[in-house]
Amino acid sequence: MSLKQVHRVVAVVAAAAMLAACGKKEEAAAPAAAPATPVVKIGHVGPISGAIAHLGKDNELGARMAIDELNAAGVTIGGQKVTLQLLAEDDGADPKQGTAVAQKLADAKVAGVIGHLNSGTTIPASKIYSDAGIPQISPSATNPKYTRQGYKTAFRVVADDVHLGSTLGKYAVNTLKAKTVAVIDDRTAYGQGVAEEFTKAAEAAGAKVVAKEFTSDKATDFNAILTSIKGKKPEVVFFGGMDAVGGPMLKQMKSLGINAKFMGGDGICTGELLKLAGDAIGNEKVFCAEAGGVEGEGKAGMDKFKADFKAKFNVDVNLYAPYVYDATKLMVAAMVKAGSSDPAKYLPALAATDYKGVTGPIAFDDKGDIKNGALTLFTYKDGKREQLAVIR
Ligand code: ABU
Repeated sequence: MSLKQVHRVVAVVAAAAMLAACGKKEEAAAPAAAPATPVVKIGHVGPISGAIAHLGKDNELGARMAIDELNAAGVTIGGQKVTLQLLAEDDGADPKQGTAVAQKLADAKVAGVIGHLNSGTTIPASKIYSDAGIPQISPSATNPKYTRQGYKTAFRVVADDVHLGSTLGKYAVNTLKAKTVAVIDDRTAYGQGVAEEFTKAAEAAGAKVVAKEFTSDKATDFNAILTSIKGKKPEVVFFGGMDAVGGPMLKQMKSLGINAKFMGGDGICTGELLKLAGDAIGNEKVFCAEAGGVEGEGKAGMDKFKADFKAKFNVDVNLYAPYVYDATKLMVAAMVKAGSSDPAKYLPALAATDYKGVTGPIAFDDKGDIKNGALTLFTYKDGKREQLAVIR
């Protein structure tokens, strides 16, 4: 007989003895099982496979950290203790896979979704979540269209590509003093959008766009477009795309002897770019912007988050893990405040959130965008990503 069976026999005998002592004739009932804690399911989606899996994993770990902390501290919603369960899905940065996993999460009746990472997956998935009434917070998709479709369920905790592209365009001209720029994009919703905003701002500030080229988010050979660009002698090359393409592109620029500064949005502004570009990263050659940021008193909280993240997962934050962490915690805070994890009931509390996170204060405007969102300019110097300025 197993130890468990022995315990059960002892419990039944004890219960029977107790009933006998009370003079009752009923048979002893089996000991009542403890009531199960209700589970609240929260979805997370990012590319866990493919060229930017390192960024998808970074995001997913941010969600994991928030859920683990919340469960350890205990979460009570509407007077009832609950267990949070993370349903993590992989969209491979592919729009079709993105809508498939969005439908899977809707069918699983998640209370909310954190994601997706890419604009190209977040935008089509947002219709599925909106139709199902499921609140969605993207921690990293920056294409403005996401929050401009009129969906009450769509929220974003970072600045958008209008803010990113226009700031970088002005920086290229006013600070880097570029008079000529070349622009390349990867034909994704994000890459094209941020490149267009950069172009508008750089031209408005007085620069001439001497070349416009495009590639794809899966390309590895840029020889033809870079050779064409080299002939136009731009002072800045702007790339709208992700680090997995930007890194090899930088290497090929170096091989071709293109000495222009290299700029990009948040998609290239990662820790991983150092590995992907190798020594082509240079010193103050690459300039980029993260679509958020903290300064002053907020820096200590962010530094602590990064140290805790490293201690827990043995990897450094790559880019948007802190934003995912905040998005997850503020979604749960809205459920607690509303006293319900029913999306229809906690959605108004989410829309009215006034949350102080490790990434700074988060409140949403009437479109679901972060109010007064920051962005942070970075360069790469001495083998490190170095902060230049936080801009609002
Ligand atoms: N914001 C850069 C990466 C994600 C995206 O918007 O596609």
